[in-house]
Amino acid sequence: MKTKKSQRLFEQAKKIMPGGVNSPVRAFKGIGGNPLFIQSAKGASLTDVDGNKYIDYVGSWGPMILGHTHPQVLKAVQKTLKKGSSFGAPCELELLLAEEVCRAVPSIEKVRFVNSGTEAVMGAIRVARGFTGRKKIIKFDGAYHGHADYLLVKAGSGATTLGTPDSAGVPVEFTEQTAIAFWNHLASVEVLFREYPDEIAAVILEPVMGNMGVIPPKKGFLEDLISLCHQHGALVIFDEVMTGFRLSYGGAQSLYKIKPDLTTLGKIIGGGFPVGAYGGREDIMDLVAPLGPVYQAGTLSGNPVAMSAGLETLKILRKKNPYKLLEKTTQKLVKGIQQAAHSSKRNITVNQVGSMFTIFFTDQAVTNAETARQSDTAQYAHFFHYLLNQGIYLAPSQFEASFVSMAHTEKDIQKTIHASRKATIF
Ligand code: KE4
Repeated sequence: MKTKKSQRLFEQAKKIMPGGVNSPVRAFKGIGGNPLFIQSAKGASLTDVDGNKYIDYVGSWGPMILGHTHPQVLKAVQKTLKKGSSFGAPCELELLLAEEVCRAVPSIEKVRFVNSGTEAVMGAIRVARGFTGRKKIIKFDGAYHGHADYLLVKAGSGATTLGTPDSAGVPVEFTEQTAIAFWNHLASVEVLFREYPDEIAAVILEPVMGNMGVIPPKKGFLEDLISLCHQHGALVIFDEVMTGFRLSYGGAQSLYKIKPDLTTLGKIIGGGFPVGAYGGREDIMDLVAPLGPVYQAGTLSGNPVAMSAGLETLKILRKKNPYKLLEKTTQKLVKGIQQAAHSSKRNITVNQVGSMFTIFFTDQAVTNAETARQSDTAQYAHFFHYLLNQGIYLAPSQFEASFVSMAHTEKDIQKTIHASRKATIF
């Protein structure tokens, strides 16, 4: 692939934007090389500024489940835009999207829109602390919930030591109320409830981990976790920014038939525009200003253009209900890649839930962050770049999810499997 223009733009970008990007994972640090500057996208295809085309399995990190530039979404956005882009006042589109979300996700009785997944998580944690009057939160090692200071935390030395900052600029005082548990290991949560009785406001989790690569919950883990939290008076926050409307129309919680107290959403509900949301039990959400004492606000929250993109996207998902087909297509892709690796005696573990998948270069099961970290990231990087040169764009990091959209065709899947056969011979 000739990528001269991408490289030129990247050199210029690095002079005036830190790392040349507006979000770190885009910089290809996890797999080496220079990021591509994308000129346009359509369906399951990306075109870079040098005119190279790629089958896109990143989908803007999840939002583009319909595929890029879906005509109905475009039409809805153009129609809304003609009436104005932002009012800073209530508009009917907010109400319509709120009704769509509350209808889709049974545990959400009331919802508040914000502009990103990070803001949604901040709102959910603040209202959980306001509702319980408690300070501490528990998150899981390897989970990512956006970049709020108190969530940029790495596990302390002991099982009950509180988190330490995982980023410069985060004072240790800001992470002292955050404890770390380990995915699929209920005892690591129990020990924290024993160590900090009546202090834990909430446990926040990705019900299917996507930010260490895809790592599903073990059977019964989510149910046991919810009952453990409720035994100790703590709330359960499902961070479904990635899994919401991705794994089923009601997200992971509907797929697993369980109910958290609060849910955060993002990505798909914006249809490619900046939208996040948090919502849940009415008795909790009624604490949010202006109704209650928990303050949270945003200039562009509920922006009509973003609402129209999200609303049209969810309507299409509700009508088409593509989830079984998305899962089947992804299973075919995963099976083909596994057979390719097997025939070249390459050890890989592929975790897949619905249309989310990750190819781990390891021969062991990946059931938590620790086993994920034992993957051979150099092999993943080689695999990534081989496929990229064949016009296939996977997640540029071993520790991210890749996604199949409604726009991926049988031809795309077969081309990816074929390329994987060659990519795993190295
Ligand atoms: P944003 O603030 O990036 O909209 O959402 C943060 C967030 C919260 N919760 C979950 C489960 C998430 O996956 C995310 C963001 N996901 C990353 C990809 N792993 C977004 C990509 C990026 O950081 O550029």
